[in-house]
Amino acid sequence: METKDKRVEQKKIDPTKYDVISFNILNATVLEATDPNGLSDPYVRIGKVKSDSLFASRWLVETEVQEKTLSPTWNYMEEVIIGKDIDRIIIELWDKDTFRNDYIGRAYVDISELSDYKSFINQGFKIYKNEGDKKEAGTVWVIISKSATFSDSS
Ligand SMILES: [Ca+2]
Repeated sequence: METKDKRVEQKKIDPTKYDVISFNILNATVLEATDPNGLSDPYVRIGKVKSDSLFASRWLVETEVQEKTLSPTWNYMEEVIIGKDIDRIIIELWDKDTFRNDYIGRAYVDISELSDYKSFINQGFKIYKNEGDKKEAGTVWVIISKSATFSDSS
């Protein structure tokens, strides 16, 4: 996946309309293996979600695939620019396969509580295969923070 063109560069962005959000995808636990060998090849992607939708309107970041494990570690970090009108993101956990990747589950995160440049969310998010499931399919640990880029450059 090309991440280069999504990276935050030193350009003028209206800080009244946009935030720089930093996603640090640390690790995950897969509770139900999706491959016949009893393992998975997990990767995570994060997208923004409009408030009236269950699905991502755009994918923002995606990790590498960790092969043959139920406890992948990425320590993946990326900053993205997103509109202040976005108050929810989706975290999806997938298993990479040769032909068709297997969906493992997802979680929604309210990022409206990131009110200032020092606030952050540091949490193991339980992910669920289907809306309303009682048992989670796994956990993805992510630190989400509002970057100080704008306040530094202004
Ligand atoms: Ca696989």
